[in-house]
Amino acid sequence: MNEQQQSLILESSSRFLPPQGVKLSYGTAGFRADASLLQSTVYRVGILAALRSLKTQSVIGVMITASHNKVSDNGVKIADPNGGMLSQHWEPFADALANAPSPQELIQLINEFVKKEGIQFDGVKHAEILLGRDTRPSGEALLEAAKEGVASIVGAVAMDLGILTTPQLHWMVWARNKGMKASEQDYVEQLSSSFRCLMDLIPSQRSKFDGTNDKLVVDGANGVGGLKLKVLEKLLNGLLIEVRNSSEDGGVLNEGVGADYVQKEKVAPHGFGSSDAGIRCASLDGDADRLVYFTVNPESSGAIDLVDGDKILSLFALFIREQLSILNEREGTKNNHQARLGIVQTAYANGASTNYLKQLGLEINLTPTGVKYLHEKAAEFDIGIYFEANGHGTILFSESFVGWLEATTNELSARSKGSDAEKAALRLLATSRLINQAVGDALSGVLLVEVILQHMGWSIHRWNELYHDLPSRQLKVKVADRTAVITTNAETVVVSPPGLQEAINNETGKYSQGRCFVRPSGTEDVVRVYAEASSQEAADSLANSVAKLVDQFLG
Ligand code: G16
Repeated sequence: MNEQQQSLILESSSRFLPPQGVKLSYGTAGFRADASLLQSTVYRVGILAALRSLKTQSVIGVMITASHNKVSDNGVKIADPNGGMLSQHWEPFADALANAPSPQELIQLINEFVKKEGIQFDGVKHAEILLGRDTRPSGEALLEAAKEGVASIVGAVAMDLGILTTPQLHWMVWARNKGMKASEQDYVEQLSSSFRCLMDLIPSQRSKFDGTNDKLVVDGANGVGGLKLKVLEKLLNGLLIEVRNSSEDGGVLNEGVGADYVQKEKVAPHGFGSSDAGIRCASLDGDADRLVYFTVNPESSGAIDLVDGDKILSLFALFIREQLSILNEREGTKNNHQARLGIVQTAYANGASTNYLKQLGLEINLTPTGVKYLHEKAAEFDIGIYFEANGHGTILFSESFVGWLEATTNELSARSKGSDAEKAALRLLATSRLINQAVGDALSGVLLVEVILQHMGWSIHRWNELYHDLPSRQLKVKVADRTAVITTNAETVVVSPPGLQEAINNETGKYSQGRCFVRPSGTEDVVRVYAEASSQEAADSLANSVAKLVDQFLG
C-alpha cells in the first residue's frame, strides 16, 4: 500500500477502535455480537469487502444483520461475487482484521495480506460494494461505519441500498456480477414473473385449492421480510397472502415470533391462535432467509403441526423429480441428458426425512451446519437442493444444465409445442428463475411452495403427511468456552473433550430410535444439543441427559 493509502486507513481507523477484551470470530454467518460492540468490526469489514472486490475485480456485498438473534444483537457478513458466503479461505484474515488491537497493527496486517494475495490497488476496476441492512435500530449507525471502512480504500465506492432482506442483497450481488439488472425492483419482477409463469403451467386436471384453503397467513417475525412480501404480493395475481407481525404493528423483532422460534419451540408465534386452526401458515425469520410452514392445532392452545425445512426440501425434490422424469420420457429430441439431482442436508435433518428421500432413490449428502457448506456441496450437481431443518435452503441449477434446458425448450417449442415435455422444461426453467440462486430465500421459497402445492392440488395437511417426523428436541447449553467442543463427520461425532462422545453414545443407546449430537453454535455463545427418539418424552429425556453431560464436561 502506498503512503496515501496507509495514512487514509490510519486516520479513519483511529475513529473506530475495537472494544477492549472482546474477541470476535467470523462464524457460521459472519460476525455477530451485541450491537454496541460492533462499530469497529463493521468498519473493518468495510475494508475487507473493498479488498475482496479489488482481488476478485467484482462487486461485493456487505449485509448488516443478526438474522434470528435478539434485536439488541447485530452482525455483519460478506456476499462474495457469486452471491454466496465469503470464501472460507479469507475467513482467518477476517478474524485477524476484526481483532487487530491498534490502527498500526491493522495497517501491518493489511500490508502483509495484500502482498500475500497479490491485491492490486491500481487494477482496471475500482472496488464496488453493495451495502444493505435489516430493520434493527442499530443498523443505521453500523451501515455508516461500513461506508467509512469502504471509503478508506482509495477509489472504492459503496452503494447504500438501505433496508433489504439478506437474500435480496445476496441476489443483487449475484445478478450484478452476471451483468443482469440488479435493483430491488428487478428482484421483485423476476420472482413475480416466474411465479406467474409456473402458475400458468399448472395442469388443468389438477384441482386447485377449495375456498377454505386458498389463503396463506405469514408471520413476518417483526422484521424486514413481511414488509417486502407485501410489495411482492401485489404482483402475484391471485395468491392471497395476509402478513402478520410485519414490524409495522409495534412488535419486537424475533421475540415470540419468527421461523427460529416456531421451529425450535414448536408453538404458534404471537398473533396466531385457535381461530387460525386449519389455515396454511408460514413463518419467516428476522432477515427472511429462513422459512417454515405450520398449522395451528385446534385441540391444544399454542401447539402447531410444524412443516419444517426438511419437508420443504421433500416437496421441492418431488416436484423437480417429476419434471425430470417427464423430460426423460420425451422421444426424439437431440442431446439427451440425464440430469444429476443431489440432496444436501445437515445432521439436524429429521431421520424420517432422510429415510423418505432415500426411498425416493435420491442421492443424499450430509454437511456441517452453515449455508456455506451446504451450498458448496449442492453446487456439484446439475440440480442441487439443500435445506437445513430450520428452513434455510434453496435449489441450485448449474449453468451448463440451464444452458441445456434452454436449448431443449427451444427444440421442443419448435417441434411439439404444448407437449408435456415442453411444459416440464418450461417449469424447470421458471423454477431456476424463481428460486434464489445465491442463497436460501424465504420469499422465493414461499412462492415456490405455494405454486407446487397448487400444481400438486395438495393442502398443507396432504403435504405434511408425506412422512411423519421422529419426535425431536433441541436445547442450548451455556458453557465457559464453547470452542472447547470439536466435532467431526459433519458434526455428528465429538472428538474433544475426550470422553464426551462415549458418554453421549451410552446415553443414546438407552433409547429406541435414539440419535443425538452436540455442536458449538456459530451464531450464539452456546453449545447446541439435538436429540431424536421414538416418542417426544424419550427425545426430551435424551436431550436433557446429554445437556447435563455437556455441562459436566464443559460447565
Ligand atoms: C445462520 C446460518 C445457518 C445456521 C444458523 C444457526 O442462520 O446461516 O446456516 O443454521 O445460523 O447456526 P448455529 O447453529 O451455528 O448458531 P441465520 O438465519 O441466523 O443467518
